[in-house]
Amino acid sequence: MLTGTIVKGIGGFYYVKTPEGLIECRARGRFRKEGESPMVGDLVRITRTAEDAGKGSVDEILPRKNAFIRPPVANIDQLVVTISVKNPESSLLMADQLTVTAEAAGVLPLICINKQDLDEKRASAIKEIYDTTGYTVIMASAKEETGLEELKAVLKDKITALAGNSGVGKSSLLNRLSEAFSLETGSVSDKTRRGRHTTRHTELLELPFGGYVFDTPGFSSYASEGITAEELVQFFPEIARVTHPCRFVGCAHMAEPGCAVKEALLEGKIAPERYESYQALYQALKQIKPWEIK
Ligand SMILES: Nc1nc2c(ncn2[C@@H]2O[C@H](COP(=O)(O)OP(=O)(O)OP(=O)(O)O)[C@@H](O)[C@H]2O)c(=O)[nH]1
Ligand SMILES: [Mg+2]
Ligand SMILES: [Zn+2]
Repeated sequence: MLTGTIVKGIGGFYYVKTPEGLIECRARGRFRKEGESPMVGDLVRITRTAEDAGKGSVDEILPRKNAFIRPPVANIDQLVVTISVKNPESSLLMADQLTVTAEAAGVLPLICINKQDLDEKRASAIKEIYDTTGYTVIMASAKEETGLEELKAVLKDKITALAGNSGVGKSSLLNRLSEAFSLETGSVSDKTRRGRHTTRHTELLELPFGGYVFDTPGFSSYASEGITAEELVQFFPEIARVTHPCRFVGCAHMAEPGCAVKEALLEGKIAPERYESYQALYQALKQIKPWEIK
């Protein structure tokens, strides 16, 4: 039996990287019966078929450190939330869903603001918003090759997933990190200013300077992944930090009198955009609706 990591999954085939090379595997039928399916990033035990050493089957998924629905990845150390300044202008609400999803799984989120070349001012304004969170914020341009050294420094020796809506430049950024990467990149529609969902499958890539990175498909909505409205504040670190003196125990920080969040907003400790995201997500969770943002 051989152990390896799933680096890609397409049409029912899983590509497993093992010490003995890349092996194309099918999942055993029992996974389907048990409602479990292998994910990219999974550490798995496989058996090779007798006829072809390059083929085999996934027998067992080893325990996961974490797993996400969107992006569909398992066993990550950190999540780089990729935002584009323009073409398409990223929804910050969607970016905040991603930081919350990461936080809820105990995974560190980082922010990468791409396409800095298109609007330097807007890039700085977005950086200012995320500086209030305490997360690492990197400004980059895949086009002009800026911010790449910073990006490499945070990716080194870690297992990271890049996530963000379609067209923000996830694949373009990754292509700049290694000569060996030749990920397909797409255009942004002139009409809708949206990306075209160029990356269709999650792929795990080995970085030449140490570490691994997942390129993931961009989505237009994200699942809330089992968070309750009451828990939400824990996943906004800059809001959680200031709520201690709220007048009411169990303050939801929505519009209650004596809420400490209001003051922190006035003092600039919380960015209004992040607070708007908090409010929108809180309301969505209260209605027990899936988060759906266009
Ligand atoms: N001006 C500018 N364009 C960029 C930059 N980065 C990427 N692009 C362009 O943005 C478009 C989309 O880039 P992709 O790398 O395919 O975006 P993606 O996030 O991988 O998109 P999906 O795979 O669809 O999720 C391409 O036309 C890129 O050339 C940048 O820093 N500046
Ligand atoms: Mg892509
Ligand atoms: Zn409060």
